Amino acid sequence: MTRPKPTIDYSLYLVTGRELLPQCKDYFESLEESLQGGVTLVQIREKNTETGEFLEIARRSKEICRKYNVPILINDRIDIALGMGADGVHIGQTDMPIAVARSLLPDNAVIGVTCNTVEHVKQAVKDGADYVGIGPAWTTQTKKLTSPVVGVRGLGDMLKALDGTNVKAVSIGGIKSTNALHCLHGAVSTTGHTLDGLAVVSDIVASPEPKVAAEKLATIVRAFKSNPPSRFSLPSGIYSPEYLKDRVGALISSIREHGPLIQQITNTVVTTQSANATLALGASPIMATAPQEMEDLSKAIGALLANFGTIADLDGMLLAGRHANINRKPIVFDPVGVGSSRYRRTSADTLLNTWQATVIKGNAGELASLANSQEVQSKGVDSVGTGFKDPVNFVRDLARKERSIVVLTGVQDYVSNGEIVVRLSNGHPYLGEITGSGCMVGTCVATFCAAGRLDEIGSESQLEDGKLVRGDMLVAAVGGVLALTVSSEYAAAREDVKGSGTFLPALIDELGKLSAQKIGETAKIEVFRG
Ligand code: 3NM
Ligand code: MG
Repeated sequence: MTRPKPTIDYSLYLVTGRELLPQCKDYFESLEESLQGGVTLVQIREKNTETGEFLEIARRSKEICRKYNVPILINDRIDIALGMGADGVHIGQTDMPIAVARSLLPDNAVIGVTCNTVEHVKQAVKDGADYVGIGPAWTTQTKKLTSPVVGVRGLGDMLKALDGTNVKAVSIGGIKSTNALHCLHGAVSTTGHTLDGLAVVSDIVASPEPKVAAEKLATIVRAFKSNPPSRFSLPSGIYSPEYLKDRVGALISSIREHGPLIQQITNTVVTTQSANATLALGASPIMATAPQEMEDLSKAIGALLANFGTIADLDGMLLAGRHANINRKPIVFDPVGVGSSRYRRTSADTLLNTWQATVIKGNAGELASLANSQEVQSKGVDSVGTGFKDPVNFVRDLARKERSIVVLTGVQDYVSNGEIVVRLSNGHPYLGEITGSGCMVGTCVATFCAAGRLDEIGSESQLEDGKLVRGDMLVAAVGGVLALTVSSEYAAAREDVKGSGTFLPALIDELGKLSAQKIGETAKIEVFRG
């Protein structure tokens, strides 16, 4: 008679690494403390240990795991697993094939496989794996990597290959309590397939307080899983033009009431006018770029804008975004001119692989370049031609792929959360005749994101809800775009505006006079559903 497979909770999967223990920390003590902290599955990984010692370590580890009702797997060594009665094994791409492992192990053995590509995942499914360990999500010091870093953005396609199967997935490689939520949030397929858990070595094992380290991680995974992101983590079905106008109006009041601090790492062409636009809306700009101050600032700000128009501050942007994610502040990414040089292209990838953007904003050429689409070309920072044939589907797909709100600017602006698409048709030709109007859209969006987040924060404890950013960022992005485009219409209509030179100060004036009423009367909004 075959026993059923143990039910496994993959939420927090500890992979051991004795060589990483802090000095004076006993391995078994560390293991037990990590179980007390909430580890739900253990893999014993010993790469350079003699068989006899490995067996003894695995035996004693199993006794400890049993006390906490946590299953135990053995890395690679079927003989050890059999010898001490493990619940299963974890095998790598160059280890014994699954079929052979299966034939040697009891029927109810759990078998997991390391997968570094979509092809690996498909093969593991065919071969009957119970779970896959996918990654590396980030680079790691723990193991000499033999395949390139997949990155959080690469995990979605691997998860998609599990659609319709019962195969579970954990991600591995450089996962820490500081990036765990980013990993969970970002590792989602375009079909909505999410991770079952996170596999961690050093963040737990190298900690002098493994219980605390495990607790932090377990809390994040639990919060994420108990409040699963609606398909794309944002509410849907409630949007109508009237609803959006109401909400945007409320955000205008909220900005003026709270005056959030908006950190902007932006380009030298537009710094002053962006700061003035922020002030006009009722918020406070801080145009800080030094990497050394990002951690402190991230605690105080309401939102971060990362605009790489003159791209001198990549290190600052990397750090600012990491800390913004850690502190769950919205990040608006404006990849100005990303199609115009290889350096910008790789920088955009580096940034998006390091932190999770809340909103990505660009013109058709920029977003085409980000999406690897040949449909629209750029010339410097400007987009060439008339744009996408099907902008509605383009922005929806990019939003799904990047797990963020996408804003496509142009004569008409499109905003999507991956579910619905909002088309906005305000604006004035003068916006195309001054520099930095696109950059100011980014500033306005960041300002509205800060207000949108504030709107939903009641108490600090609510921050434990497993969302990377609270608040409806689709509404915020719509608000930011409308703020600038509606204001541009009022500015252009003024008698004292004679051309683009007099238009810019008038635009700042009108941002200052923007009201819910003006949005209600002027905003041109259409909503498309998927
Ligand atoms: N496998 P840490 S990365 C054991 O990519 C292992 O297949 C990996 O350690 C893979 O959590 C890795 O300390 C080590 O970064 C992960
Ligand atoms: Mg191996």
